[in-house]
Amino acid sequence: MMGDVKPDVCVVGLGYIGLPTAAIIARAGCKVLGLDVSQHVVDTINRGEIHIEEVDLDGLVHGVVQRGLLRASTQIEPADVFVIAVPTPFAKDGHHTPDISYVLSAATQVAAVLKAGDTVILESTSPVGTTQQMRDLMVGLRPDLKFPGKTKETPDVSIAYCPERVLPGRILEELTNNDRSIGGITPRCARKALAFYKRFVRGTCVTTDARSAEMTKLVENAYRDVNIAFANELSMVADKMGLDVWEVIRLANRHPRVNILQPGPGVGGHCIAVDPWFIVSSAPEQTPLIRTARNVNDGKMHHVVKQAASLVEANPHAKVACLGLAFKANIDDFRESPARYVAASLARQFGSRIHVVEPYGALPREFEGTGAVQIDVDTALEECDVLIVLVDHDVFKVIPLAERSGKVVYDTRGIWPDQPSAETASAGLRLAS
Ligand code: SAJ
Repeated sequence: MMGDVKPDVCVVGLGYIGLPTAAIIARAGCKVLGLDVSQHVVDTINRGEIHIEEVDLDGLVHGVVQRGLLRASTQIEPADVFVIAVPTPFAKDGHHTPDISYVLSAATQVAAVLKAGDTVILESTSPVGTTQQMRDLMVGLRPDLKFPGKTKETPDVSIAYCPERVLPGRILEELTNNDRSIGGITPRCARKALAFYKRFVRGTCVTTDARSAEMTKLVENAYRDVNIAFANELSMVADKMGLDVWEVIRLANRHPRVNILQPGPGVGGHCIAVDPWFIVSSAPEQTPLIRTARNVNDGKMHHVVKQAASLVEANPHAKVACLGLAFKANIDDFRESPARYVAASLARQFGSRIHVVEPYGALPREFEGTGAVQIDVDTALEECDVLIVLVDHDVFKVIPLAERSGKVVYDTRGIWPDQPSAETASAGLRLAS
């Protein structure tokens, strides 16, 4: 029983969510074993170092490893609480169906060391029903234990779903302060998981059932995707009509009940561009809006490639700088990044005319052999006549007008509202006069 005794915790998966979660639980004083399939990840963490970039994570991990509270391994060991934070990518069927095999394989490992009194919590974004599926798998593997929802007696173990909600770049802060939805297979399971989260979460923890909690996570990201799609659709309408979309959104947002998000080169990252499909795949006929939003946001990426390419073609002697590759501002994460897609497409089309500025990392592999090169922001401002803004990194935002004037600018993020527009410039295509 947990009581006041700090539980030993095992966090399965030491990625962008698992590692910060493991570190925060360790900071709360629990002994944490982090499990990962990669020996490199395990060795890095055991040296007190980290394999991902996240604000303040290095110091935190270093501290808890030094104090002996966090340890990593490729081999599972018994614990009191298991937190599963492994990826749930698309299956390779081309139909955007979720692949929960990593979750099931984590559950298989956990089942091997599970004992009466333990709690198993799934945090990975998962299609509705996954927590129950995980339970059913463990029932088969451990007939000696009584599982929630499968026995009339008091179950031996508790199983719950509790999705993370953190924003990359603010993970540690949001892990601690955001509210959490905790869905138990039974109310008793939810209460057990609640007692665990209260050890390190300052936000409000709300209990519900596992299926509702699974759906809540998907709904949150689909909500954001639909709203960004609205902004992106407006930007394409504005391009067609010769309007400045940023101006229109700024004005519309003065209405007390209107709050339009920002258009960009598309939606990236491994959450918002992925999770809405989990809802679509569970209810294909009931989700025309969610599906369309996904297609609009993906379509925006292709629209930006076309617009940028015509700008490059219209300035045949100009050197071109693509500003940014990350999927959003001020992070080093290039996964599913529309900026990366646009810059790589231009590199393939225009080769050595394309220069990439990305202070947060090196050129990914797809740029090899294209002739495109990476330069720093100062060189870009000195040497390039065409600037294509793909990411709203702070370092780009602060470039003063004096350093941009005279240049042809395609600002897909609206970071330079003071850039003078040419008479014929369409939304986003701001040409210095
Ligand atoms: N974006 C826009 N316009 C906007 C806002 C975002 O184009 O107005 C783009 C970003 O540039 C980026 C993409 O959308 O390419 C996603 O960025 P984001 O900041 O909206 O979200 P993520 O993917 O970093 O994190 C999301 C968050 N979910 C919600 O805000 C509902 C986060 O809270 C989740 O924990 C995370 O997904 C996750 O792991 O699911």
